[in-house]
Amino acid sequence: MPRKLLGPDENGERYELYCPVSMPDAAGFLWNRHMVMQLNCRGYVVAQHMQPEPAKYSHPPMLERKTFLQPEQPHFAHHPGRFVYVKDESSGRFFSVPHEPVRRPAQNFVFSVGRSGVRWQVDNDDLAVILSVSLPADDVVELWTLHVRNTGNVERRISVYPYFTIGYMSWMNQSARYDAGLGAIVARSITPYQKLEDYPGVKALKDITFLAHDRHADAWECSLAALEGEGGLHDPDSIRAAMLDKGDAIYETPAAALQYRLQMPPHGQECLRFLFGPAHDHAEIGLLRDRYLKEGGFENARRAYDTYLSRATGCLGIDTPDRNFDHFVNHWLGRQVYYHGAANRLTTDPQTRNFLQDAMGMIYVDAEVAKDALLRAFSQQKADGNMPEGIVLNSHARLKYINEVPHTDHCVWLPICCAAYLDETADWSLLDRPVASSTDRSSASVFDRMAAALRWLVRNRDARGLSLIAQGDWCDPMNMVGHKGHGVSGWLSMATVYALKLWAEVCEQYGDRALCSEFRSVADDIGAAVRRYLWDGEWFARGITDDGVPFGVSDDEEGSIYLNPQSWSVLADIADDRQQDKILDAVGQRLETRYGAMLLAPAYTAMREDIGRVTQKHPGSAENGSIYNHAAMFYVLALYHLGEADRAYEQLRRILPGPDEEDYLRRGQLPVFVPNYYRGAVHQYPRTAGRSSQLFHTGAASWLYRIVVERLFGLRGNRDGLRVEPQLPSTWNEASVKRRFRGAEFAVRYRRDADAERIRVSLDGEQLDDVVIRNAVSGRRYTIDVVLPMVVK
Ligand code: CEZ
Repeated sequence: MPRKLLGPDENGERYELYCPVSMPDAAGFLWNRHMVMQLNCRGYVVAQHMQPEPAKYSHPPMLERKTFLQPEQPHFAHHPGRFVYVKDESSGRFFSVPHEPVRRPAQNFVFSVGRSGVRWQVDNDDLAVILSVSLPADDVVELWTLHVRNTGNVERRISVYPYFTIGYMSWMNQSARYDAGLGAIVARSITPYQKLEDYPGVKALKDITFLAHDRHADAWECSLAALEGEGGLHDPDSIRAAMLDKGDAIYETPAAALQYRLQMPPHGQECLRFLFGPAHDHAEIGLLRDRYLKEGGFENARRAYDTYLSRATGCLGIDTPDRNFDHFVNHWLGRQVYYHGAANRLTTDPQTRNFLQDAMGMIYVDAEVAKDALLRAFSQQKADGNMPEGIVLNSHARLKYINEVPHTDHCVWLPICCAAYLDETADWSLLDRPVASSTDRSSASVFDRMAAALRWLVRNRDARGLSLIAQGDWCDPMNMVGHKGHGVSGWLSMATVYALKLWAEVCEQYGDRALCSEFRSVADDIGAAVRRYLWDGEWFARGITDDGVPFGVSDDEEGSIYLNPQSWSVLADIADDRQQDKILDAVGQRLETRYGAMLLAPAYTAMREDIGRVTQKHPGSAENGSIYNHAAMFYVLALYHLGEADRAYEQLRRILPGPDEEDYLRRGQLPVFVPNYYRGAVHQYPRTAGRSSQLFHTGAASWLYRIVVERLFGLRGNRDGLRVEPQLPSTWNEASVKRRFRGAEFAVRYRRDADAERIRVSLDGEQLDDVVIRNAVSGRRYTIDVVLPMVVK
């Protein structure tokens, strides 16, 4: 029987892919406080660190366009990566690990993605090679280990050549040479600049890329051209030769290649360690060498990194009939949420909505981080109550790129994030916390700042009572609907209703009845305006353009139905029963796919100048009709809101690739993160439908976490305690969960019972009158038994 394509280890903490060609872009990612790297199965790597703006230290061999992490990045022969050539000295034959650049098929190939490290095992020519990488918790440096074992019965003479790409560093100044004293290849460069005032900043940058070893190399090559010769990367002249040339690079494209000649008795093995990364100067390289290449350095780093990652455990562990789902929730989802919340997507000015939603996820992982994020966001609120486009994270940071474009939805995410925080922690004192403005001298409590933000949303409306969109809302590239000052967003109008109603409840509990009724009454007005102007008879429109044209309506040939307004009309209780039925039918027929629900359909094939940049994206990619997972999660939440437990779980489950092989091949992704999107436009472009963006930056992660905790397993906090209101799929007769909540540990067992007429909850064996666990004590353990009625179909 042919070996299977991929699978988890015993408990799902690692996923292993057994072929480098079927899912060539399959990747994992590692990060620490200062850097992130995405590693694919063939050895290509994209790595970025913060200084404080994102920077790279391993480049392609040409002038590079430097942007934030992008979806679907193509890989090519010279793409940055980490490779090892392995040559038999007698026959001269060689292969490379993991797969690139030689691409010689291996007898055995394993790409193994773990939570704290990535590893490849390649067996070829009676040699077993294991290449693995991890990161320290704090330094910007990659920790690499190369194991080689002679699996045959004869002695071997081989050469191994780690080749780590450095690439085109700078048009002003770049060079590389081997420094025997330092035990490293050191490539120097000067980040290009023109303005005199940029000099001090440039001077402080880490413009060196180095590859340091723990054992002296027999030879090296620092010039890419010399390494390749005429054979090119997949058959380099220098690897064919007996020895590397010990060459340097003098204003030539650098490369880092080392040669080790190894004499290997039968079953003998060798282990080599390397550091790869950026540095400011030689002293810094020396420091990193001392820290990591001395005895026990890697092991210490591993422990510290595990400790750092252990904070990503989250508040939930699950055991359900769906094992693959369990693996993801138990080992990977919290990790991704933690990455977003702790590393802020490796930017110094996260978009305000991203910053807040990422913080929302952190509520279940490390609520202090979420609280700090909320306070930081409020400190940057503008005098009129509106929020800035991005939250600057340090004094050097400024608002850039998309954060220079006015969007009108940022305030909506404040109450959403804050209410989730209150539910989880019951830390109502937050509302009284004074927050000083970082721009003027004002100070106001969180509660008052929230009121100002909501009132800004209320003011930001047109004469019809609908929310103005300016140059975008949740949808970044919807930049031409309202740039003349008239266009409105249907989605934002609904989200405003949702935010107002949500916060009205908080006001009520906080004892501010006046504000509560102010918000409720304006929410009703907006809801009425939405029903009046945006219901097209079949579903809700996405908005109305500057010229008064409703779009996202059944008369449109392209973009005739958008997912977000349907989901949020449900979430905000704007749609009446008849409308809800119509919406669910329409979404089911036009947007749901086997990969999740598409953001809009049919995807735009041509620019609509009254809608904007979103219509110029490739049909089925990103906001132009992909299965945009962030929005797909809003839809799942709406389904739970309607009590559609089975349909909700079905849609939720589609966010993960697999577990059947065909699905893996189509999506091309390992189930170790949820991606930003899967290609949509399933009818227009069936060949590419379902393909993963491979981008692990997405608001979907926090929403998925929240949905799993609070809706699927129904373990949601409120002011009184923990409310137990699960919505398990009808096919699950049993499940159990561990939930950490306000310092207490709950072991929750769910069981369906043919005799149960309604849900029954017992705490430590005693049946409760209702479904709320009150008075739980921090530090204690409890058992909750939940008996659920069978679902009659
Ligand atoms: O960016 C995301 C944003 O980070 O797009 C979402 C938005 O809600 C998030 O805040 C939907 O528009 O075209 C663009 O400018 C977009 O900004 C995209 O770059 C998009 C990326 O796919 C990154 O996730």
